[in-house]
Amino acid sequence: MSLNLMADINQTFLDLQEKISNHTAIVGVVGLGYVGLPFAVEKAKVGFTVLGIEQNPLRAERVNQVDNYITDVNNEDLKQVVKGGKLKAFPGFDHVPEMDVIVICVPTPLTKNLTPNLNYIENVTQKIAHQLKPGQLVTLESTTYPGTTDEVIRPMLEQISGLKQGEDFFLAHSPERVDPGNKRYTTKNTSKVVGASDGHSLEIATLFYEQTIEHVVPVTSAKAAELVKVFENTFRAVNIALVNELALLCDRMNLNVWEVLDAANTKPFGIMPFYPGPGVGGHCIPIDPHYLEWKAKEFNFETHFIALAGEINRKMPEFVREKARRVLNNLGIAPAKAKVLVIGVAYKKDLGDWRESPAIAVIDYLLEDNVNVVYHDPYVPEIEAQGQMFYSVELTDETIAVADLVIIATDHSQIDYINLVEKAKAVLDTRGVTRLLKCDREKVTLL
Ligand code: SAJ
Repeated sequence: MSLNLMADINQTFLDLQEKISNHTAIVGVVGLGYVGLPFAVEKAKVGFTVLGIEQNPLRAERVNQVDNYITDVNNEDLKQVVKGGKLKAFPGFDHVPEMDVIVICVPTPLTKNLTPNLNYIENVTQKIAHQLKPGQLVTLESTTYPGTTDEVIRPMLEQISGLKQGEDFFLAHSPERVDPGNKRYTTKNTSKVVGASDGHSLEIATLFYEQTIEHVVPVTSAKAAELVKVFENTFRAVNIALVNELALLCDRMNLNVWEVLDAANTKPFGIMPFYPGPGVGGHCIPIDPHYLEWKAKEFNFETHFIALAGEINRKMPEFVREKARRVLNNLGIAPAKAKVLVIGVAYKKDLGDWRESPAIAVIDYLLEDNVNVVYHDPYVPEIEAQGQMFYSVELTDETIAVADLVIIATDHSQIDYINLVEKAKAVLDTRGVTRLLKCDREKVTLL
């Protein structure tokens, strides 16, 4: 490499380093969802000017009007950065040339065949590539298979822009680690892994993340960083499947899986609490491990744990249907004659996200059995199931008492479960939330 070129690289690198260190860098965040918006606010709070790119124009406008739609974002923080001119959202990519750092936080869903769907990533990468400038840092936060950054994003950026990674622009992967609804661990105090396939990119990306995150963990490649995140979610999917399988076995053995798990978790070391449930929802745990499963096949490698975990976790909504049928049968009520009240439709407690929620799968099964279903969820005013719209009913003693069976599908903290059991004819508790309460145990069937 010629000395001039080396000098140019150094100057490009030094200029960006300076702007990141003194927070004068302009930061672009592509995708203002549950990952992107909290990230954008954190960067704006320390003085960076943040330009959000949000494909949904209504969401972009809501950001600019300080109409917060992400529960993990503090309304006052959002107001402060927007009114202070530090955060502005746009529906398009026109401002990419002004940006020094571009952070990609778009969804990575699955196709119907459980294979990776990189459409969002490819679409935004193409738009960025057409306007990429020397001296810019691009980082990918979306959870994806090892190789996406180096084998999909890098070639698109280099071929379309004619620029070279590590010399003209910098590229890294830093997987998001947002636990939606977690009040203790936020974007700021959750350690963050950063990986890149060249030294300059790794150094500059690490510096960037260190500006707002207390502990940054560099790894030697983008692939390693991608694999770290997919492993984290595979770890959860497999352990959740393990306790779900235990629940299925305990049902056969007529044992109480909650008693077994609560006792096992008294061991002070070598175990970690996971609990059975109606299935696994959200846009991470049921999805991300299959990105690794798909990539592993390229190496002629079968990731059996991932496949089996997915199979067991997807079986749980049908198991709830079967248990509900048994309870109704014991009451002498045919499903087609039954009134069922489902408590909670969000994919996990104390939030309103019902995407991929197992509770929706349970409701679908109940509707297939011609059950008369209503639901109550304080966080979710309406849902669609089997092509029908359903609206959350008010939770009153009457709506509880009129049901032949109450199914607890999501264990929101604010529900009065003691009163629920007292007023109900029968309860199917798929979350074990009533197991330690002083209530009429005769009425309650645990998963
Ligand atoms: N679930 C169980 N049993 C359990 C734990 C969870 O049935 O013992 C169910 C939940 O009800 C939910 C699903 O699994 O339907 C996923 O729950 P989750 O909390 O594991 O997943 P997310 O998607 O809300 O958040 C996770 C993060 N969670 C934690 O680390 C606790 C983490 O895996 C990722 O940082 C994040 O997804 C992400 O974005 O990848």
